[in-house]
Amino acid sequence: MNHETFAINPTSEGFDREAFKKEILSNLKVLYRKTLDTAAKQEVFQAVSLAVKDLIVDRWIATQKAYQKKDPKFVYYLSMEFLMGRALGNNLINLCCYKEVAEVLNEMGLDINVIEDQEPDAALGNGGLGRLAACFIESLSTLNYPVYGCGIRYKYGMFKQEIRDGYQVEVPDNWLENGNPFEMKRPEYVQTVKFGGYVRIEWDNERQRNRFIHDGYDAVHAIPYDIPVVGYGNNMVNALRIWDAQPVQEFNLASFDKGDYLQAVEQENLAKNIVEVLYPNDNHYSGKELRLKQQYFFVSASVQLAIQKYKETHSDLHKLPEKVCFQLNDTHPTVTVPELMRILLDEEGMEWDEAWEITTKCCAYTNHTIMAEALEKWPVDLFMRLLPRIYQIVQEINRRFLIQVEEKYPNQYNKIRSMAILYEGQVRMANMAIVAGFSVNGVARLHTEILKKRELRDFYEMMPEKFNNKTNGITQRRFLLHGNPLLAQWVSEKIGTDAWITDLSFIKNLEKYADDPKAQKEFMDIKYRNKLRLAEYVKAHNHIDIDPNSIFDVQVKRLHEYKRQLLNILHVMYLYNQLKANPNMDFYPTTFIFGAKAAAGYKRAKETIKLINSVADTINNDPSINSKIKVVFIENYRVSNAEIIFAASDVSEQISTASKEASGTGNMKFMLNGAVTLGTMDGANVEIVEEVGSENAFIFGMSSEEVMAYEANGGYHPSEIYHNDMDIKKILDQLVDGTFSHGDREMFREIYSSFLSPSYGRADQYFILKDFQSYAEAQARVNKAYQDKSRWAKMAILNTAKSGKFTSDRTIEEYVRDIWHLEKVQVEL
Ligand code: 26W
Repeated sequence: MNHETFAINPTSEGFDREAFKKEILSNLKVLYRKTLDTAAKQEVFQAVSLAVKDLIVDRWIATQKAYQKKDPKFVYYLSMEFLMGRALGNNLINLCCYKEVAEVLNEMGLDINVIEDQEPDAALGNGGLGRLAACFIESLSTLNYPVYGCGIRYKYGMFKQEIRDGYQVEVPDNWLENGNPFEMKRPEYVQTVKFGGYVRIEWDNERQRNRFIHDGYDAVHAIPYDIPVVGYGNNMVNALRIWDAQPVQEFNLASFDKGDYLQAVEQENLAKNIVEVLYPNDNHYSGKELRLKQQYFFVSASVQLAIQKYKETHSDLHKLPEKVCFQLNDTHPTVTVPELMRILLDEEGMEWDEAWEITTKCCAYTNHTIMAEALEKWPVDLFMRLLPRIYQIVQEINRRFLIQVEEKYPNQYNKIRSMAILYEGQVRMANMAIVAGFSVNGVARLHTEILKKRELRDFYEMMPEKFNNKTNGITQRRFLLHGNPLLAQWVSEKIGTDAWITDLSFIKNLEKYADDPKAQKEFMDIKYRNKLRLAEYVKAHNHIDIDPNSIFDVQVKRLHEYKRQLLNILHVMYLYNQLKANPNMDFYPTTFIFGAKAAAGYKRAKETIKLINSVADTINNDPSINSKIKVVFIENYRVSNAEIIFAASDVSEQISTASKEASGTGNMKFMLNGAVTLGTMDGANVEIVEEVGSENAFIFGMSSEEVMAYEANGGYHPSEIYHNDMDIKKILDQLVDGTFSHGDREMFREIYSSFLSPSYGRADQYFILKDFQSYAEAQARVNKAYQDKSRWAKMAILNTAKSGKFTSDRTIEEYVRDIWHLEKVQVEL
C-alpha cells in the first residue's frame, strides 16, 4: 500500500479546546434549555455529538468540493444491512481528536466512556455481512476513495436480546428514540418508487417501437438520510445514505372522496411498513413479500439517484460505467440489475443491447454464503404482482441468457436447470446477479474455491473470467484503536510508530518481541486489565463473578447450527463430568463465554441458548468444582460490547463445520487483539493459520473435503459414536435425564433426538459428534499451553503481529484494483 502521497494527519493541530467546550454548553442551552449541572447524560451525549458533527461537516463540505472538482468514479455499496455500532467514539478517533475531547470532557467533570455509553448502537444488520459493510465504508473513507453506502433507515434495527429464565426474549430496538445526532435528512433528493399495477404497451410512432407504461401502481416516496463516514486523519467524509419511506400524499381526511381515501390509507400503510424493521434472519431466506418490497424500495431509490447525479454533469449514459459501480452485497440488492435496465430502456429510451452493455459493466456481486437455505428464490407470482415491469425485464434477461446457454451447450438440459434465472416458478436472484454482473467474488480463498468447484461450477465453467476472491477484513480503527486503547498504545510504543493505524502491515514489527520476557509480561498485563474490564461488565450485566486469571474462552457470533455453539457447550458438559469424577485432574480454570442472538423463529438456535444458560446455572452453582469452570452467556451481543469482549479474550472459538463458514470476521478481530484461534480449517481460519503458523493456533476436526465427501454420501451414523464412546453417551444422556434442567427430561429432548433420530433432516447434520473427540483434544492442548505463561504470551503476541493481512484496508485495495477501479481523492480543508 502506498501512503506517501496521502500523508495522514495524526495530530489534531487546529483543534480548539475552548471553542469545543463552548459549543457543548451552547448546544445544551439551545437543545434543552439546560446547563451542564442539570443536563441528563443522554442530553450531554447529544450536545457533544452535535459539536463533533460541526467538525465533521467542515470536512464533509470539503469532500464534496473535491468531488465536484475531480468528478471521480463512485462505488455504490448496496446493502440491506450496515451494522455500524456506535458513531461518537469512532468519529473522534478518525478526526484524530479523541484524546483531546476526552480531556476537555474531563475538565468539564465528564467521563468520555460514560458519554459514549449513552449512544445506542446503530444495529441495522444481523451479523458478519452487515458489519463487513460498515468496515468497508470506513476503510474506503480512510483510503480516500469515493463511496456511497446505500441502505434502509429501519425504524427498528436488530432486536435487543433479553434473557429471561434462560430463554431469549426479543425486545424492539427503538434506536431513533432520542434522534440520531449525526444524520442529515436530505429531502431535496426524494425519489418515487412504484409497486404493483400493470404494464401497458403503446406504439411509439416517433421511435417506431413499443413503449412500456407502468400504470395503476402504488407509490411511495423515498427520503434519504446521510450519515457521515469519516476517514482517518485525511479530511474525507463519505455518506452512508439510508432511505426512509413516506406516503406520496400526506393523509388528509377532509379532501378525499371515498376512492382517494382508501388509496391514501393504503399508501400511508405501504410507506409505514416498508422501513419498519430489519429482518432478523441470518443465513435464512424467508420469502416474505415485505422483504422484496424493502429490496426494491432502497435499490430503486439508490439507482435513480445515482443516475440523476450522473446526468447533472454528464450527457452520455453509455459512459456510466466509467463513473459508477454498483456492488451488490449478497443477492439482497440484485433487483439493481432489472431496475437499471428499466431506467435505461423505459426512461432513457435505449435499445436492449445498449442498456445491457451498460448494466453489465456497472454491476458486481459478492457471495457471502453457500448455505442452501440462504438462497433467495422469489415465487414468480409474487414477484410479478409486486414488480410487473421489472419482472418482464427479468424474463427477457433470462430468455436471452438461455439462448447463450443453448448455443454453448446444445441439448444439455442440466446446464439450463442449474443456471436459468427463472426456473420452476421461481426467480433465482443469485443466478441473475452472476449473469448480469461483471464480477462474482467470494469472501475467503476456501469459500471462493468451493463456489468455483461446487455451488457455482457451471457458471464458473461458462464464465471463469468473472470469478475472483476477496478475503474479508476488519477495520483496526474500531477493533484495536477504539476497542483496545491499552494494546493500541503498546503497539505504537513497541514498533515506534502509529503508522499501523492506516497501514496494518506495520504491525508485523511486533514479531521481534514475541520471545522478549518484558514485552510478554506487558502484553499479558494489558490482557489482564482488559479481562478485568470485561469481568466488570459481566458483573454489572449478568451478576456473575468471573476470575480474570482464568482462561477466557470465547464464542461470540450469531447462533446457528453450522457455527456449532452446541459442540462448545457439549464439551463444557463433558469437562464438568471429568472434573466431577476427578477433582484433582490437571486443569487450568477456564471461563467459557458465549454471546449470540438467535433468529426469532429459529427453534433449535433458541433451544441452544437455553441449554447454554442451563448448563451455566448448574455449573456456576456447583461448589464441588471450585469455580474451575464458569460459563457466561452475555446478553444482547452487539458491536459495542464486542469491542470489549475481543480485547479481553484468550481463546477465539471458530468451530464451524468445515466448508460452511464463508469467511468469518470475528476470527480476525480476536486475532488482532491477541487471542489464539481454536478452530476448524474453515473460511478465513485457513488464511489465519497460514499467516500465524499452525504452531500458534489450535486446529481440529474434519477438513472441508471430508465433510463434503460425507455429505455426498448422505451423512454418517452418529449412533455408532454414541454407542461406542462412553463420554459422549453420557453427555447426550444428560440432555434427557434432567441433570441440567432440574429434573425436566423433555426440555432438551429435541436436541438429543437431532443426534440420534431427528424428526427432520439428517442425524447430526453438522458433524458435532464426529468432530467431538478432536475438539476435546484440542481444548486439552489449549489448557496445557496456557499453563506455560511464556509460551502463551508468545503465541498471543504473534497472533497480533501476524494479523496485518486481515485489515479491511487490504480488502478494499483489492476490490479497487480488480473490480471498482477507483481513484484516490485528496481533500484539503
Ligand atoms: C436472505 C436471508 C439472509 C440474510 C443474511 C441470507 C444471508 C445473509 C448473510 C449472507 C449472512 C451473513 O452475514 N453471512 C456472513 O457474511 C460474512 C461477511 O462476508 C462472512 O464472514 C460470514 O462467514 C458469513 O456467514
